[in-house]
Amino acid sequence: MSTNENTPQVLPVGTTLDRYIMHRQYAFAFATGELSQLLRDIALAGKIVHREVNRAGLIDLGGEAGQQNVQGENQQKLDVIADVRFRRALTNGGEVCALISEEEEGIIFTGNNKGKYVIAIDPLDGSSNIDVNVSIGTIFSIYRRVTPVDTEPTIEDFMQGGQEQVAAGYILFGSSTMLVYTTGHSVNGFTYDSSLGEFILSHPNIKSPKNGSIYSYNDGNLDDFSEPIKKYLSACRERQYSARYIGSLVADFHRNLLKGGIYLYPSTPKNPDGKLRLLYECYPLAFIAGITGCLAVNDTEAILNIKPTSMHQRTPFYIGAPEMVEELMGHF
Ligand code: AFP
Repeated sequence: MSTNENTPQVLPVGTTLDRYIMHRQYAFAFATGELSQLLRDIALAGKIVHREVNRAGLIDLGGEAGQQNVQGENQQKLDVIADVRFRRALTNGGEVCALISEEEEGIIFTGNNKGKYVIAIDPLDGSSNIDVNVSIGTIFSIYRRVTPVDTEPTIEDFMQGGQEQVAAGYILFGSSTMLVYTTGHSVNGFTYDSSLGEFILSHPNIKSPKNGSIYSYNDGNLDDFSEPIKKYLSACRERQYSARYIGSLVADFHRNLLKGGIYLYPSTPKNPDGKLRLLYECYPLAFIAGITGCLAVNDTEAILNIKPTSMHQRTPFYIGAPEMVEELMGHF
């Protein structure tokens, strides 16, 4: 391990993602470049999905694809397209031996059994927002496989737990497209410049405010929340905090991360385990959260400490500025 591995980022705003990835790779004496290649593959798929999202209204890519995903939700055409794009880029890149995706029931084998990494991905989250031109996003989580290289990967590779992530990130398709990711040292945001076809470092070393005054949840579910959650939300209202809820986790999380806020998706009788998926929604954002100074918990423990038991498992999810999450936890 080189001495500068943990030093703060020194590259200036305006650095391209490629240059940034290369710079980080050189900071690790024994880095092989495989994770770097994988991150480039994700960025490439992100650019392609950016293109599809931006012309969705023009070429009839909105609307439902006429089938349901593993969660029993109607798939949008863009959901399916994003799933295919990421799968293809990660398969062609060669570093990933298997994926799990929100859109598929089982493990997706890439055939690259020499690949050292597996990925859990939600290719296009917040898909009910596609047709109305509202922000959506991709969320991903990367692990180093635990099964031997050159064998077929198994479920064990995905059941390592959130603490074992080697990298995680999201791509926000919003008023601009941004890739935010971490390999565990700092969280950095890159804004896509479509005229150059490059992600450019725009938000170096993101840190969350310690406190905030934004709270984000689906108010239509309020009557179904537990008393502690209701009490916390009523305290937010008494202080006249701003309620902001897009219904795209990536967008709600990103806004709260930069401005200071809390996102809540509690359990309800309809969704007794919550709605959000542990492996490809909650773990990656919790990993990013921890590095930026945010907290991410369910009703009983830190998200990263939850032991995974199945690929598509769900959990209640509270994530945001540390003092806000601590106050919420004080009500449990
Ligand atoms: P969709 O992808 O089905 O739109 O779900 C989005 C999501 O997983 C997350 O991004 C939102 O924050 C949350 O669900 C919204 O759920 P509600 O519509 O129940 O508020």
